[in-house]
Amino acid sequence: MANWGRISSRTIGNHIRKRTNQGFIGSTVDINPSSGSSSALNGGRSVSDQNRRYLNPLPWSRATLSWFQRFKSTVAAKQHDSFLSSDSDDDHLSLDFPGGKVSYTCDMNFISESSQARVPCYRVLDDDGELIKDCDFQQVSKEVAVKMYSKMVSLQIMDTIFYEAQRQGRISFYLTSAGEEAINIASAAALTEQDIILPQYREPGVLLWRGFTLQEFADQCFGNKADYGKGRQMPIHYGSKEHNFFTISSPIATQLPQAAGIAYSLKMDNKKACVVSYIGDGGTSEVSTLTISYFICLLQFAHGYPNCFLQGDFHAGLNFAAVMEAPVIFFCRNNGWAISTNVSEQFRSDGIVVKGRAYGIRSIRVDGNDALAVYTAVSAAREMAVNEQRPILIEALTYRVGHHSTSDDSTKYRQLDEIVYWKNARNPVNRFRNWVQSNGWWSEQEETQLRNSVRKQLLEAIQVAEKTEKPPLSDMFTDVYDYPPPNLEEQEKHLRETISRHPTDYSSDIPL
Ligand SMILES: Cc1ncc(C[n+]2csc(CCOP(=O)(O)OP(=O)(O)O)c2C)c(N)n1
Ligand SMILES: [Mg+2]
Repeated sequence: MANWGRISSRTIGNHIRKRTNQGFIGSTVDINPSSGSSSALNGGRSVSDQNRRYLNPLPWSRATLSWFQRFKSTVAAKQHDSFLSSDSDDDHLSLDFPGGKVSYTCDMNFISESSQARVPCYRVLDDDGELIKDCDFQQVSKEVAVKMYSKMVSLQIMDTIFYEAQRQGRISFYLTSAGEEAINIASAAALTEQDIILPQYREPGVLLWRGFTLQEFADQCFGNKADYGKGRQMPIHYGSKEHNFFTISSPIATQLPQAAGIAYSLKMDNKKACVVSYIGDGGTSEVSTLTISYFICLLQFAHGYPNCFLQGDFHAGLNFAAVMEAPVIFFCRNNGWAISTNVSEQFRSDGIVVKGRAYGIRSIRVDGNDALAVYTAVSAAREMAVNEQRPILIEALTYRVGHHSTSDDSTKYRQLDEIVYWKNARNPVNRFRNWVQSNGWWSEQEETQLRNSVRKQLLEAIQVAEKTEKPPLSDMFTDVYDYPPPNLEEQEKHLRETISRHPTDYSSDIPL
């Protein structure tokens, strides 16, 4: 297993601070090239030529630049926040208040909306997959590294083939994880099987890592009898009791308060495990700016279901977890987009990482396209969550390379060269492969063998899944109540009557 002797988890806060003062962040990515020579990241000190290369890896095309400029909606304040840190022991000059002493001041200062320096982004590998000198990271063995790379490739192939299957009309829907393979696999690799996963929907790689088979993925997408959800959900709504992976549910962010609750139950049972809940950037701003959900809520309210009024679950989840000191990792994939809504239209803060502090949660920003950085950050976060019984927030900066789903055409709202840039220059799979290969752990021949074998296995799995019988119609009405209530019985009767009146309008392969 990997060698992790570097950071005693309690001191990680100090550790990060210490490294920052030494210019550690000079080796991280300033994702905002217009911040010039990186002064935003290194407090105005000059950076070495080598680090400058990391900070400004490419000449920017206009479209790409405009995308980065949208990140500039994080407005840096002109005023300094130094007054925040002043404290006094003199009782006349301070107010004793729950949480500690609050010093008085005669200066009327509003806290600035955002600090001048953006929170740096932790990374270990540069864009070419070379280890950055003097970077702290958790070493991984050859065995783990090769498994991580193989699973990243399997995920890519799964995405390509299922996407094609949807285009051929064989499955009704699909959604790829393209561009987020490192987040999927490296975060899963850093956890144990006992850790409980509450996913959003763009994390099938976690299940893949845990041993969910290609056949199981195919059975779910084809909604056949072998699907654990009995064909009642859309494709990609995977779930596995065996792998401690809660079934994906479409309403975004609902998994966060649940994650806090499950983590609290782990705490009460003295379990040496944590909960990991994934969320997208859109999940963090759900309801407040995602107007569609606002209308869903209004609709639900109008129909007399105020209990469905799901609002701001990100905030409820984080606050609960912080107050209850629950062992949960909130892993936010900030991929720049919530369908067609750019992050600048979702929030004005410096991304998601800064929100952790508002709730009293230790947080880190990490390069989501650097598998080693994600692995290291999640390992450290897990150690802190389990040993110190506390929540941790991780914001991984990445990019959704594919369309939101097969129901979307992202070229309608974003520039093609922005997509191409992330797909090629910042590709997480190629980057990790370069590192694995540079260790002498991978060859061209193994690459060809792996790709052929996964492709073959998946095509076979799809053939089997397609031929497997569908679940019977009666399954639609089971598993919620011990005894079906009259309204459900009535609905089943009505459905059967409709099918018998219009048999050609219904699939003939569903046993009645
Ligand atoms: C509560 C709720 N509101 C709105 C939607 C519609 N919806 C589905 S996916 C999505 C975008 C989510 O974006 P993000 O969380 O960033 O995840 P990504 O797709 O980028 O991985 C929205 C708004 C929903 N499913 N649930
Ligand atoms: Mg997103």
